[in-house]
Amino acid sequence: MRIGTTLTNYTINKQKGIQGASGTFTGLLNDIAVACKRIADLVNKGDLVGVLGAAESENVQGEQQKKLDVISNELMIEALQHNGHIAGLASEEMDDIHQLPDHCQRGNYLVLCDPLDGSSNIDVNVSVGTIFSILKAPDGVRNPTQADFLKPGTAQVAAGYCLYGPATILVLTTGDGVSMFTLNRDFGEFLLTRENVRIPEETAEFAINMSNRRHWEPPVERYIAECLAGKEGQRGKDFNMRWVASMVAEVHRILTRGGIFMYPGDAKLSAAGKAGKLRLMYEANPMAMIVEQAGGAATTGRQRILELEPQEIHQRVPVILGSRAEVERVTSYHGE
Ligand code: AHM
Ligand code: MG
Repeated sequence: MRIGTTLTNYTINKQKGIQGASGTFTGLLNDIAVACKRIADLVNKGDLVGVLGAAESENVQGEQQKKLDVISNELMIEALQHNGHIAGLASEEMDDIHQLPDHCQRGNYLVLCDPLDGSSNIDVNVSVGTIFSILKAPDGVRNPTQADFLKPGTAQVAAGYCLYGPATILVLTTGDGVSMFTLNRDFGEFLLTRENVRIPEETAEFAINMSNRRHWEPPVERYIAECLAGKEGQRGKDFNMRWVASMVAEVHRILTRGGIFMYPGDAKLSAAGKAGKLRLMYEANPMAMIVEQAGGAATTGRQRILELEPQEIHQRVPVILGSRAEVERVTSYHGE
């Protein structure tokens, strides 16, 4: 499609020719874009509008919420619930499914989101983002239950994220490649800036929180040790390392210049009863769909993320994603 076309034009054109397309999906993406623009506006203004700092609450996972976590969640609800495009919404920041008020018309999609990922970065003015995953709702459902949301990642009809960095960039896949849209703040539209994004295959850059090294499992330790050994080691090349602590920024870097991102399970997490840090439904599944659509791979080390059968809406999983050959290498170490 023509570079510079608006997100709305892009989705309208994509839907053309799809049998039975009613415009609901275009409307839904527009709702999400509206929420992202409003979040971007607050992230940009920061202290000027008093949105930085902690809220006086914890989320269901016992994590201290930031004011902007809570506000972003409200902005997602506000943008999505009134327009008849969704039947329900699940979010990292809410204990249970958000049920639409009775008077709201229902639509045929379900949305799962992490309204503001990487929120430990908000107060220090480093990139954060919104991640979303879109599923088909069961026909005619008015008040969906968790079971309606617990579908494997392969069932996603679309996934994306919006990165609030120096530029605000919305990245989208509807299952036929990955496109990027940059927000033109002057007139408030997301404009297509890159299409058919492909993750470079050759890479020498890894991202992992090295402070957890003493807790890692042997396959992860082995892979990173090989990277650190550099030119002199068996990989025969020097690796660079990055850790932004914002998964959205990390995935965006990988889409742009390749690399591997890992938040593996480890002994410390499992002692706390957690299989990983990142959430399957709000983070791992949508990012895995985007990465695979850009030619990369995403596994837990043992299984393709998109094929996991979810057990629980806030479930956590180990995540290894990025350039295909690197992900396959670490995954193969888990099998040995
Ligand atoms: P959040 O959703 O509570 O912000 O947590 C998810 C974030 C990811 O964006 C990032 O990859 C990871 O947590 C960083 O974790 P750590 O602080 O352990 O390095
Ligand atoms: Mg979050």
